[in-house]
Amino acid sequence: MSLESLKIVDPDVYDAVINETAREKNKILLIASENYASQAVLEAQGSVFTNKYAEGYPGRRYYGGCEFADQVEDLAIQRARELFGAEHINVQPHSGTQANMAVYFSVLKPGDTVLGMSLNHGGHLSHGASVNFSGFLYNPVTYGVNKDGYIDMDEVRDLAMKHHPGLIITGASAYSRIIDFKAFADIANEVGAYLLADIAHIAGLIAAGVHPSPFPYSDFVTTTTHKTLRGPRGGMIMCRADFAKKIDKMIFPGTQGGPLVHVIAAKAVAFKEALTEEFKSYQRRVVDNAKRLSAELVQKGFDIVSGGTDNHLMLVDLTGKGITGKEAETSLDIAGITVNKNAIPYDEKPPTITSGIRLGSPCVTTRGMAEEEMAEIASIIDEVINNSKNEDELRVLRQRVLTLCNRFPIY
Ligand code: DSN
Repeated sequence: MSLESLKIVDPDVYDAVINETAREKNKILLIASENYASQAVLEAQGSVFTNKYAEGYPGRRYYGGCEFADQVEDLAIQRARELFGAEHINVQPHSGTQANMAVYFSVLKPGDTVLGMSLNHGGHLSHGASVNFSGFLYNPVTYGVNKDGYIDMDEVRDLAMKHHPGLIITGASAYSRIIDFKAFADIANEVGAYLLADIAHIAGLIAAGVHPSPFPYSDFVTTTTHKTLRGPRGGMIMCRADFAKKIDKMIFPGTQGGPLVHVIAAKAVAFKEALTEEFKSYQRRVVDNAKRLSAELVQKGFDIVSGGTDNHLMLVDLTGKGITGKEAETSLDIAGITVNKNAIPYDEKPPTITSGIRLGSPCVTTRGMAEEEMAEIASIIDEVINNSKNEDELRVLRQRVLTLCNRFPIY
């Protein structure tokens, strides 16, 4: 995209954009929730739709001049329906947390009980964490993973039977195994709870048929659009037709004002891309790459929570390596590999330190890297962790990262 005007009007922001572009180009990005949106997505998001107010929904707006806003919102909805098969879709949530908020507000009263995955075991802030609206407006009860790193469905059922939640939430930010949506639905039905599947991390995999779908088991399905789905930063809600009115009202005017029409236009583009065969093949490679990266790390003596992965991410337990997640994140970044420190289940260290790192394959797979490159990345990670305080060695490893990046350019 041309940045000529930006360069003249605001050299500081221009420099930041140029530096960020170089960072994304010259480093290996393994943050599991990130991706490289396509040039077409960036162009739609950077379009004149940023100028438009369109409160309301297609055909029912509170502003004039919405004919093209209607067009892109209708396209986004229609394509999302083709991708996921949902009965009703709202593409206006600004984020995944706002999508979840609208679901809570649609079916719960303050103080009601929600059963979600613990943040410490891989859940998301908006699934009942005490520091989030979901934790302080509602009564959160949390399930976790067992010592093998798998969600224990018996525990979920026991908690549901004991606490009678109004809403059960499935979905995670750091869980590497297949989620059994039907098993969650059976428990929700048994205790009379609504079921929300937050598929933010695995939406791309589901769209491509690489992970089982939460439909028809869930009352509500929320997602972000920028992770494996590879669209613009934003959220989306899908639900049964009978909740359509409530959900739409809880997004606008309940919790949001004007929709971000430029982002909705970019969502429409991303969904079109996601309907292609190329996208399906991309998602298969995302999983293959994650599996290979995990297997290579295991071979080098790393502990992976649950022993491996079925999706796009893995949690590496660094306890046996004598390095914290925070230290590993810093050393890896010096060598040019960007990851995030992440609590592991039963972590004894605080979330600002952690005993683990989370790795994901979406970005490197978008660049075109394949299993061979995953072996090289695992080897570099191993060297970094073994030489985390040796700056000379980290500089040498930085060169290996650059060589790899140069072979797989972005944009
Ligand atoms: N913060 C996101 C992640 O990194 O997984 C989840 O919303």
